[in-house]
Amino acid sequence: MGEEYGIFVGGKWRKSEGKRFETTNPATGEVLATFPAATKDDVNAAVKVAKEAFESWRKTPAPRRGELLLEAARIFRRKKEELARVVTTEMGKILAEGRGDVQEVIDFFEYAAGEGRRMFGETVPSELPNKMCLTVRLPVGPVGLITPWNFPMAIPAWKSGAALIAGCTFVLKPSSLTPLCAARFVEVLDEAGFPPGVVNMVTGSGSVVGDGIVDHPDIRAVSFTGGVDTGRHVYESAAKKMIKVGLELGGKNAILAMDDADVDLLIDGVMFGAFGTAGQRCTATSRLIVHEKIYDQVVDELVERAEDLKVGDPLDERTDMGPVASLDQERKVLEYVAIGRGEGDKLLTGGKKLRGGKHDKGFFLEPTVFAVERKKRLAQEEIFGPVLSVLTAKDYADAIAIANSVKYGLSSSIYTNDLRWAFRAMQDLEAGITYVNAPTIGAEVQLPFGGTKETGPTDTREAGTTALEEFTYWKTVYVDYSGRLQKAQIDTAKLVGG
Ligand code: TXE
Repeated sequence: MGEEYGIFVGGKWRKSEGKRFETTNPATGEVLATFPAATKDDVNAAVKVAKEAFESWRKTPAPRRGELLLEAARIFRRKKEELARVVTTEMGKILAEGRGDVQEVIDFFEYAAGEGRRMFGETVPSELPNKMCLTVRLPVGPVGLITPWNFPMAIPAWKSGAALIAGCTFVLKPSSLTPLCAARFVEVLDEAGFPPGVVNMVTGSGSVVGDGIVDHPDIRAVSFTGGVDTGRHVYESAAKKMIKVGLELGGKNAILAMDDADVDLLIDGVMFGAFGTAGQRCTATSRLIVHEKIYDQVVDELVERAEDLKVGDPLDERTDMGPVASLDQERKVLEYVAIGRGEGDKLLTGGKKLRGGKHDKGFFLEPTVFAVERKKRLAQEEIFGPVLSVLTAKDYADAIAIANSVKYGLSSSIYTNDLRWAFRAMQDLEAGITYVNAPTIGAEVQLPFGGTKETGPTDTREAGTTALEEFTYWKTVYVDYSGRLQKAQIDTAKLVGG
């Protein structure tokens, strides 16, 4: 049955009147824990304490806030193996990737902690004597963090690390597929010593808890990662309230392979990009656009490598790919396989659910490769599973046109040894991230992460120095120490040289 969790509000686990739901292991079907589908009252209680705690948290010196983040990073480091197993068991990514999820928490918390001693503003010269002008960042208030299941610790860490160092308190609503990861995450923050009310977590449905957070009058910004449709809804609600919103909504990321590409390097990258985390990374490589001169060679090698992948128990170190995260994910992927077949795409390998033995208990799918034409749905829509669509291009310009023909704009990549193509692609690809001679996945926390077009309509960026933008506003300060009323040029008739 697993442990029975409540909601984490005001530094304590509390009971909720809401019905309970189970979280399960997608590889075995085992129930791991139960959580409440929280009520509106629970959301209101969480926002209330987050608002109260904000008053003292915002005044806590940023370096002190950073020390707490650093302490949390230390605990994550100590518990890395144990927490990685929780990630793998609840979400299904292989253990090496579970460790990676926790490592991202550590990396980002360390990075954000340092930001507490920087958080630079500017000092700017005044037109007038004895007057000083400067800018400072201030926290917006209590914020809502709404997270998906694919990076069940890393994404809450990216969002909360930035919010906390900025001086915001938060209410986290994790995906109902991975509440246990979120609970373990919050427990570490509690152990690190964040004051009660600074860190809050409420589990439950999107319509009650998600909407409840976004619509609450005291929530001053929302950071959301998830699907485009949900993101659009959150965007609309945030716009009605006129609050800041950060959106990171999926992708249809492409690798472009030019005719001079190192094919071995390319295939290694494509395998990692397309089938890592069973294709369920926002930056997963879901399209491979190959120059027609090397198309046959690339496809042959790719199919061979895909058929060699070991799909199975994600806790077994020898496994290359675990299950997809849920029955819904499995259905969605199989539906896209059917769509591809229906539209006449050529299935090169895979396409089926794996059956027999331990596979029967989980959501295991074959690594799948389709040869697809550019306007087909498999070339345009996010599948979010182990399905790669391969397309052929005549030349560089054609490859770019295909790459940019989708509504998303998260990650992108080009494999070439020709500087002309590499440097042009950095400008021509409509995406928030471009890799050269590396796959579309593999973000580092000290750089901005996010996209353009429908991936990131608000153009906010997580991670990197830009992470603070979602949670702060700029205050401009003028200090006049002349002892008399001085007027800036706009308020005086005299113009310089006039
Ligand atoms: O996402 P949802 P799901 C894509 C991917 C995937 C699809 C669905 O294509 O197959 O989205 O995944 C909460 N107000 N990505 O169902 O529904 C929800 O409870 C506020 C890409 O997980 O968008 C969860 O906590 N919140 C993506 C979060 O939103 C609401 C990663 C995301 O859920 C809500 C994940 C509402 N009305 C999925 N309704 C990426 N970019 O990596 C739901 N939620």
